[in-house]
Amino acid sequence: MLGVSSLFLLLLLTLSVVGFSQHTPKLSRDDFPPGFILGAGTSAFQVEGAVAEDGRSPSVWDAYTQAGKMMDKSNADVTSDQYHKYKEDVKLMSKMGLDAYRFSISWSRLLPHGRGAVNPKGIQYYNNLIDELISHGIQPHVTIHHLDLPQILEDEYGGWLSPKIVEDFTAYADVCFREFGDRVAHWTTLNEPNAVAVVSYDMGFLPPQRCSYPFGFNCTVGNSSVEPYIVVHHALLAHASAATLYRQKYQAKQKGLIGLNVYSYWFIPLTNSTADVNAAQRALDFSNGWIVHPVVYGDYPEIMKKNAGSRIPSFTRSESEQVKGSIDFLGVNHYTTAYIQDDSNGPKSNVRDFNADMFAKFQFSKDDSPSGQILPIKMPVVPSGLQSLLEYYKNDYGNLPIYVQENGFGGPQNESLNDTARAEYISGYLNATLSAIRNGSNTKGYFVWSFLDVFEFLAGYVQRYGLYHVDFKDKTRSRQPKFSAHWYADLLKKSQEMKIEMATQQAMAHPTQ
Ligand code: IFM
Repeated sequence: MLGVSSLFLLLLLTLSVVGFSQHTPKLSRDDFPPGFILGAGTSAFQVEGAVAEDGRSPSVWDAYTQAGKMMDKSNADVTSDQYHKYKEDVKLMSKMGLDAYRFSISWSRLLPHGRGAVNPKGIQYYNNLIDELISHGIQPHVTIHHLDLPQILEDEYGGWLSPKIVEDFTAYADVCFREFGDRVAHWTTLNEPNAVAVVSYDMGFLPPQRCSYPFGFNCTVGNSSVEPYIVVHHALLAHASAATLYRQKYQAKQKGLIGLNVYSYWFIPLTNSTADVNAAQRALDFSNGWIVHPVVYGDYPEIMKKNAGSRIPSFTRSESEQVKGSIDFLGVNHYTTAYIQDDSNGPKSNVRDFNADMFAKFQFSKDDSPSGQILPIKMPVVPSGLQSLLEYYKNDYGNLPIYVQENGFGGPQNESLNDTARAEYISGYLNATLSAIRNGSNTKGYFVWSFLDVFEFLAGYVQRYGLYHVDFKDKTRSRQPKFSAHWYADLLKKSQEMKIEMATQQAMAHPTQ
C-alpha cells in the first residue's frame, strides 16, 4: 500500500494536466468586452524571497519550509527573488502587454510584529512595486493576505483559530489601504480561505499542520471535525471587518473596490441519478457556498448548518449583517472539475470532518475509483467547468462581478520552454470564460496563474506554473519566456481601433494632460 508521502508524491508528479487535445478557437483581445482585464499573478511568499531582509519577520510558511517539511526539502528564502528583481519583472509584464498584475503583500514584511509598528522598508518596497507597475500602465490588483500569516501571531494566539485575528487583520488592512490605496483600485482581502481550512486544519498537510485522527496526516495537535469551520468563520469576520473599514474610511476618496477570493472547483454528478445530482449540489454548497453564501446572503448554506450541526459557528445578527454584501467582486481561483457520487447511504460515523459532512465522494475522472478526498490525483482539463462555474455564480449569487484570479497549468520541474499545452489550457479556459460572459456572466477579468515560475505551496519547485521560466539553480534567477508567454503576449496585443478608443477615454478622463 502506498504511504501517505508517496501518495502525495504521486499527486504532485501527476498534478499536471492530462487529456487535453481538442483545439480551441483562436482568441483576440477584441473578443472580450471593453474594459475586460487580462493579467497574471503571483503571491508574496511564492516570489519575493529576501525573507530575512529589511526587517521582515518569519511567516508560518518560513517556519514550515525552513524545518525541511516540503517534500523536495525546498524553501522560499530566495525563490524567484522578485524583491530584488521587480523592475525587471515589470518590464517583462509591460512587454507582454498585461493589463494588470495580481500580487499579495507580505503581512510580516509590513508589520513584523503582526500588529503595531510599521516597517518603513516594507512600505517602501510595495510603494516601489506599485509605482513601477503604474508607470508602465499596469494596474496593481492586490491581495492583502495570501497564506503567509506572521508566525508571531500563530505563536501568540493560534492565528486563524482565535477571534483575535479579526482585529489584527483589520489593523493590517488599514495600513495597506492608508499607504497604498491612493493607487490600488482592486483589493482582495483573503486568498482561498476554504482551501486553507481544509488543507491545513483538516488534512493537516500544510502549516500550521493541524488535524485529528482518523483524518489527515498524523498530526500531533488539532481537531479536524471543528477547526476548519472555526478558521473559515474567523476569516469571514476578518474579511467583513476590513471591508467595512475600507467602505467607511477610504472607498469614497480612493474609489477602489474590495473583494474576497474563493478556491472553486466545478462539480458534475457522476450519473444522472437524483442522488448524485443532489450530492453535486451539496459539494458546491460545501466547497464554494461556504464562503460565497455568507457574503451574499449573510449565513452559511442550510445543508452545511444541518450536517455540521453545532460544529459550525453561528453568526450573530450584527455579524451576519456585516458579512452580507461585504464584497464588490468575487475572486475565483479555478483549476479543475470533479465528478461527485452520493454517499449519503453509507455508514455514518459520529466523528466527521468537512469531507464526511458532505456525504459525497469525489473522483477526477469517470474511470477513477471514488475517494473521500477533495485533492485530485490527476488534474483533468475541463474548460467547460469554468463556464458552468461562472454561470452558477451568476444564477445562484445574483450575478456578482467576478475576477477569475487564478487559472493555470502545472507542468513538471523539467518542462520544456515549448509549453504548448499551457497555452492550449489557457486558451480553452479563456474561451470558456467568454462563453459564460456571452451567457450573461458579469466576469470582469482573468489572471493566469502564474506570471513566472514560483515556489509552489504544495510542491516547492517540483512543479511550474509560470509563463516565464525561472532558473532556480542560477544565482541571478534568470527568466526566459516560455511559448505560453509569447502566445499570451500575442493575444494581449491591442488592435489599432482599441488603442484609439483607449486614448480617447484617457483624454476625456484627464482633459488637461
Ligand atoms: O500556487 C497556488 C496559489 O498560491 C494558490 N492557488 C493555487 C496555486 C497553484 O497550486
